[in-house]
Amino acid sequence: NTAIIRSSGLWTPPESVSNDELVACFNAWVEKWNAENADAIAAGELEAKAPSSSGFIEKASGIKSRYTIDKAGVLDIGRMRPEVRRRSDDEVSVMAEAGIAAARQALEAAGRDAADVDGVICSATTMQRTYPCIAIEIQDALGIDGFGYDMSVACSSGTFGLINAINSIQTGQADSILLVTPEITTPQLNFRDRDSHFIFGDVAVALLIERDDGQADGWSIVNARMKTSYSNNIRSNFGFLNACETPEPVFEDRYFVQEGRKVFKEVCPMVAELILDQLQANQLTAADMKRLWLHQANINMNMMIARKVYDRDFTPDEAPVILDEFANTAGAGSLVAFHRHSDGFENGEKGLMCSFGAGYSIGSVILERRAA
Ligand code: CO8
Repeated sequence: NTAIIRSSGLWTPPESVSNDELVACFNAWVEKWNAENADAIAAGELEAKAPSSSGFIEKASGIKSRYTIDKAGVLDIGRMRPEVRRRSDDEVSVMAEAGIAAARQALEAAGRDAADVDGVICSATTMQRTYPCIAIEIQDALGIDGFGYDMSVACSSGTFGLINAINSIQTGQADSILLVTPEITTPQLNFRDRDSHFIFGDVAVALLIERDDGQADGWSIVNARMKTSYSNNIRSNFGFLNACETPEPVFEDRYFVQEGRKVFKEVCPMVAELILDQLQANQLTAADMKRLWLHQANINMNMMIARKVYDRDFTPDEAPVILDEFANTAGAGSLVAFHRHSDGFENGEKGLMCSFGAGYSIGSVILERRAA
C-alpha cells in the first residue's frame, strides 16, 4: 500500500510585477500620503511613512518579482490590491480555475485522465468561499468520480495535503489522488505596508499521487513528518466573524502580518532539527539527500537551514530557490521548487521536501526517485 508521486503541474497568472514596479507604486503612494498629511506630520501627530527599496527587498528576501492575478490593480496607487471581477455561481471560481489548470498539466504529464483519479484534495492557506469545497468544484470540472475536500495549514498546506493523499492511499480509500494547491495570496497582502508589500505571489501547483504498482516512473515516499507549534508571529485575523465583530475590525486587521525577525530566529533551528532527526530515524544522513526542496519564504532562511542540514557549503542545485521569479507562494513553495527542479536524479537517489511557516507548521517528506 505504498504511494508514489507520479507527476506535477503548475499554473501561473500571465502577469508578473518586478520589484522596481512595485516599489515605484509604493513610493508614489508614500509621497502622496506624506503630502496629504504634512500638517499632522509636522505637528508630530502622525509619523511620516518611509519609502521601500528594490535593493532591500532582493537582499532581505531573494525576491525579484511575483505573479499576480491582477497587475493593474496592484500598481494603481488609488487601489493597491488586485481587482477581481465577481463571478456568478455558474462560473468556475478563481481558485478552482487556477487549480484545474495545474491539475490538467499533472494528469497530462503522467498520461492519465479523470477516470484514473479517485479523489481531489485542495490544500491552500485560504479558501475563497466557505462551501461548497473548492476541491469538489475541481473534481466536477475535471469529471472525476470520487471525493474531494479542502484543507488548510498555511505555509504547510502543500506538504500536509501530500501527506493526506498518501494516507488516503495507504488506508485503501483511493488508488489515485490529485493534490491541488492554488495559492492566491496577493489579495491577502497589504500593499501599503512597507514590511510585507513585496513578500507574496500567486501560483497553483498540483501533484498526482498514486498507489505504487512497482512499475511506472515517479517518486516513492520514504517517510513523512508533521510538526506544529502555536505562534502568533505570523497571523491573519481575516475570517467569517469579521462582519459581526464589535468593534468592527479595521481594514488593515484583515491582512497578513508577521514578526519577520522572530520567525526567522525561531523557525530555522526547528526545521533543521526536525530534518536531521527524521533522517536519523530513517537510518539516513544528509549525504543521502541529493536535493532539498525547501519552503520558499526567504532566501537567507533557506541558506541557513540547508547549511545546518548538510553541515557544509552546498551548491545551488542542492537547495534550489524559486523566490526570484515567484516570491513566497505560501503552501505551494516547496512543491513549486520540486516541480521546477526534480531533474537529474538516478533510480534510488533521494531528496527531501520540507515546508515551514505560519502555525508554526512544518511538513517534511523524504522522496526516492523511481525511474521506469
Ligand atoms: N524597503 C526598505 N527598507 C525596509 C523595508 C522595505 N520594504 N522593509 C523594512 N525595511 C527596513 C526596516 O525598517 C529596518 O530598518 P531599521 O534597521 O532602521 O529598523 C530594516 O529594513 C531591516 O528590517 P527587518 O528587520 O524587517 O528586515 P529583515 O532583514 O529581517 O528582513 C524579512 C525582513 C524579509 C521579512 C525577513 O525577516 C523574513 O523573511 N523573515 C522570515 C519570515 C517568514 O518566513 N515568514 C513566513 C511567512 S509566510 C507564511 O507563513 C505563510 C502565511 C500565509 C500567507 C498567506 C498569504 C498572504
